Amino acid sequence: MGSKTPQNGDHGGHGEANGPIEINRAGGEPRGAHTSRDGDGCLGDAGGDDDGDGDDDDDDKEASLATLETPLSTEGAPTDAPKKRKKSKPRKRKKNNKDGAASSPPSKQSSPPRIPLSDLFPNGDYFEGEVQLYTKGPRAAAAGEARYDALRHSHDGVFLQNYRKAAEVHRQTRQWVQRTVKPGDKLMDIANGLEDSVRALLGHDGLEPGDSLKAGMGFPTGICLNNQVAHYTPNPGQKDVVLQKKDLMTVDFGVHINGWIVDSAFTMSFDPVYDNLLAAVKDATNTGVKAAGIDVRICDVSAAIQEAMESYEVELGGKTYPVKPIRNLSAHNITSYHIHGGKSIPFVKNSDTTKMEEGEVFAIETFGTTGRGYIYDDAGIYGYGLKEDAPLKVSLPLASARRLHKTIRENFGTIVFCRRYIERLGVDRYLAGMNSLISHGIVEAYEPLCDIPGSYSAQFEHTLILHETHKEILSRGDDY
Ligand SMILES: [Co+2]
Repeated sequence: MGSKTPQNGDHGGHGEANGPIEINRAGGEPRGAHTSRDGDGCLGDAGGDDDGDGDDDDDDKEASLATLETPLSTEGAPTDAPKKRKKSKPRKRKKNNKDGAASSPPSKQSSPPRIPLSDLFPNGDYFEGEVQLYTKGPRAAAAGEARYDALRHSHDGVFLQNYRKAAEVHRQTRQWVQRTVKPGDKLMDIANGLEDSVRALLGHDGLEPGDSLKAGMGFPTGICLNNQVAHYTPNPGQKDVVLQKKDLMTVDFGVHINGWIVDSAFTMSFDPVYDNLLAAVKDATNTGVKAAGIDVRICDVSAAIQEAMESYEVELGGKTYPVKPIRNLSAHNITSYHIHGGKSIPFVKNSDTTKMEEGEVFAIETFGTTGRGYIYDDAGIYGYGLKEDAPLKVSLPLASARRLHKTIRENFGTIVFCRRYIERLGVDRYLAGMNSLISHGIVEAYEPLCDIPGSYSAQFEHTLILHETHKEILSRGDDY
């Protein structure tokens, strides 16, 4: 989930076959995945988000997937390399985690995914994310010894196993989306299918009071098309939006266990014309992931992201566009039940010398666009969130507002939610109550965010944790 960059107030004016399938962590390329094939093979909230081959693959789009440990199909692979306006220097890459899922025996998951992960991983040994050693800073020397130990960081083993489980739920769900979503599908069905999968894999349907606070969606599933940049989700009662072959679609969803959210996003297309845009954003996100580390300053991560993003251009309809980072969105840290923990990492140069710290969790995401690089609030509603400083007891004139307040506290707490999530609890006629909660300063509403009409934007995002001696990219998969 993207976050508007806090200090920036400028809004610019304004289904496939049934039956069991292999868990495809190392298998064929998902439909539409050609768009994510680039020289990097990596990823990256409102406020403003490596591979392991050790080579310089900036100019070789085939190289990114070569970092994986098992062969990939080349179906849909583009034949031309991404165009770059300038060549960046070779970048050293760390070895991929060898204990990751790619080397583990495949498990059976259904399609659509419905088998709880507790059945597929009875011992609770979930896959470690990608390990990257720190590249600079005071921790680099210790990290170089590669003596990482999952228990030697600020969080305990149960915390980490839960976080890895949430990441596995994310991977299995998104890879099903990548395999099965096609033009003609309704965004509503995509969102519901994705969320049903997440809840089933977690073993929490979220229908009993408090259940979705234990584990569930981390925020409303974002499905943005074209110039929609972030924070669009289908709402009940709206006219159906149907995915078109020419659409560029970003999918941003969160999976949480005990309030700790895996926030990860990808972009899909069915037309190779967007390949360079996707390559740019994936590179920018992976560059941000690589730059992240203990004692690393936010401004340095931002600068690295900007340089990577702006080294690409994309040709659409005979016109060449520079890829621009979105200036008023940021990557962010994550804390318990808070998708935005207070630190923001913009995608453009800044002077924020705040440092990343050991034990912190970050969602490293970036957004790139062929538009202005500035987002503004679009019409409609994305979701709602309980305000941080909202009083527990408040006198509300409407009985419906009081009931809704209780429902929100019981089921979502400070987790951002949307209208679909309220309605599946059987709550109806809540809009007046919601407006009352908003006007009393208890609930905040979030709007969809877009760039200018006719532009295209893409997003990639990963969640990582800064361990003492290394970082773990929890949400890394063989897809991105
Ligand atoms: Co995010």
